Amino acid sequence: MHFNYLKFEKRGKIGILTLNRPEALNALNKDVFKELSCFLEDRETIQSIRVLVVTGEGKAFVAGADIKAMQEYSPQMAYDFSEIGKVVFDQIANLEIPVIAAINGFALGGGLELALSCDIRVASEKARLGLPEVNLGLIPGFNGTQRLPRLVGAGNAMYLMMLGEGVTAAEAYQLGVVQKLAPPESVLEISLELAEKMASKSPNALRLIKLMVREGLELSSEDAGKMESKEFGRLFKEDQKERKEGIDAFLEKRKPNW
Ligand code: CO8
Repeated sequence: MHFNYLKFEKRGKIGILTLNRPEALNALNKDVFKELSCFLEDRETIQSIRVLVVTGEGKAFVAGADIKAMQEYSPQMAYDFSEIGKVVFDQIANLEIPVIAAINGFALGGGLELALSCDIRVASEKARLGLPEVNLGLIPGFNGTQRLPRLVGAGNAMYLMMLGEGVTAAEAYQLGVVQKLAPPESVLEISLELAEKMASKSPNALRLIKLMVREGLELSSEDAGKMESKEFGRLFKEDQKERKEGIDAFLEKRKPNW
């Protein structure tokens, strides 16, 4: 598949997806979203990898939605653009494999919202992260007002959104936005190390962990607990080969072969 704004590379069981529009700091426009959606719908590629790492070309991860493109938007166009972004970011959040955002530089506005749709975030110590929409008379429009408080709590989310100044990677780490910091030259390498470790785990368990956490956040804790018990029970069905292999391997003192 040929892309103008994306690059994709496979390293063993890991896929590396690079946003590749460095002249505009990888800003998101409709064409970028179209390509992202095409990539995410390519089942053959997704099924051939166990973990996806998303990063940006050049000095930014993604510096937000394309501000130039938004200048002439009508209310309907703005609504549609917001919906397009949400659909694509939900595609990422709903992938059955873990997705790691390797934040190599600026992750601002829609760029941070993209990172928030990933499962974990590794950031360069030099990266700056934030939701600066308030400076443009805007609000986050790709579900950032919803994903961020679910990740870091309402107070921290309001702090980031209402000040709109952005924070250093170290502050983002303290707030819980970022799970791991890396020297600027090693962001991808450290993300790939984490990806390798995840790729050695049970793919079915990874899929279920993701599903339980994401769906559980939308349910009452009672219903979420019931959902977990149901899935836990289901893992002990006869046809659940990965559970059988995992427990057998432990008892036989060998590595599991998934
Ligand atoms: N959109 C379009 N172009 C951009 C963007 C952007 N978000 N960010 C940077 N660029 C372009 C610049 O215009 C510049 O292009 P040119 O060379 O043609 O002038 C090029 O990228 C390089 O940028 P700078 O020269 O500004 O680089 P600096 O290193 O000096 O500054 C910054 C880097 C601080 C990241 C700066 O570029 C900046 O502040 N960018 C904008 C950040 C921002 O406000 N992002 C939020 C955008 S709003 C948003 O994301 C809303 C999402 C919800 C949308 C809902 C749907 C309607």
